[in-house]
Amino acid sequence: MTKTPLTLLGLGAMGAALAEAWLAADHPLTVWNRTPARADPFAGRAAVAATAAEAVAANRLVVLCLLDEDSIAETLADVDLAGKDLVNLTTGTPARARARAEWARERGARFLDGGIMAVPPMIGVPGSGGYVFYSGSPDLFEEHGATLAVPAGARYVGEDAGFAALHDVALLSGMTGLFAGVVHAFALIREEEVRPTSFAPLLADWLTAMTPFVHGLAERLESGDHTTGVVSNLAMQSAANATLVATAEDQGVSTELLAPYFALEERHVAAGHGDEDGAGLVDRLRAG
Ligand code: FVH
Repeated sequence: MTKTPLTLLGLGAMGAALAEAWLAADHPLTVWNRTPARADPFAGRAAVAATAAEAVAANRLVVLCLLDEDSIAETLADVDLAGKDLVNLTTGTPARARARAEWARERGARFLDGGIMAVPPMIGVPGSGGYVFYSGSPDLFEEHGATLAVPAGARYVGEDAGFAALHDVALLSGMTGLFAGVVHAFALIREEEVRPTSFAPLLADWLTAMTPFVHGLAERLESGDHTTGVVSNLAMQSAANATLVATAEDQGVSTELLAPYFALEERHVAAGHGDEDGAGLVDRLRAG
C-alpha cells in the first residue's frame, strides 16, 4: 500500500521520535530543523530540506513539532501554505490554537491542532498508552487520520481547533495536582525511618484506588445535583484539614502546596455546601 508522504518541521526530542516512527512505517518523509545538525541522523533515510519553505513545498501534509507558538510564527512567517494540510503538534493554549487555525485558513490551508499525551520514548511503541488529541478540520483528520496515528493513537475531539489544547492542558493540570500531592507526601516521611522506595508502592496504590472518584464527580457535574452519591463530603474532608496541617508543621514541612485547595474547600463549606464534594468546588472555582 502506498504510504502518504509528509513533511515534519522540528527535530527536537519529540520531533525526532515522530520522525523515527513515520520512517519505521515506511512513510516518505521530508524533515527540516532550524539547527541543521539535528537533521544529520535522518540523512539518507528522509529528505532533508535546507529551509522551512522548501520542506513545506515538498508535501501536502505538513506536521509542526516546535518549541512554542513563537517558533511557529518565526518558522512559517513567509512560507506559502496554499493547499497545505497543516498539523500543529506544538504545545499551546486553546486560544492560540484557534487563532492559528484562522491564520492557516486565511492562507488557504486546512488546519488540525494536536496535544501530545506522551513523552518521546512512548512514541512509535504500540501499547505504550501514548496518544494525541486532535481538533480542527474534520476533513483533514478523515483523510490523514491513519498517517497521524502511526506515532501514537489519534483521538479526534472536535471541530473547534482549541479543543485538543483544552483537553491536553486539562489533563496536564490534573497531573500537576497529583504531582503536588506526591511531593508533599514524600516530604512528610523524608526525615523519618521510612524508606522512599517502600513508601512509593503504598502511595501509588492509594492514588490508583482513589482516582475513580472522578467518574462520580463528573456525573454530579452533568446532573447539577452535587450531593447525590457523595461518599466523603466536604464537611468531613475539611474537618481533616487541621490534622494534615498540624502533621505538616510537626514534620517541618511547608503547607504551601495544600493551602490553596484547603482554602477553597473551607470557603465552600462556610457557604453552606458541606454536603457536596469536588463537583461543588469545580463551580466555585469558576465563580472565583
Ligand atoms: N518532550 C516531551 O516530553 C513533551 C511531551 C508532550 C509534548 N511536548 C511538546 O512538543 C513540542 C516539542 O517538544 P520537544 O521535546 O521536541 O522540544 P525540544 O527538544 O526542546 O525541541 C524544540 C524544537 O523546536 C525548535 N525551535 C525552537 N525555537 C525555534 C524557533 N524560534 N524557530 C524554529 N525552530 C525552533 C528547536 O530547534 P533547534 O533548537 O534544534 O534549532 C527544536 O527542533 C513542544 O511544544 C513540547 O511542549 C514535548
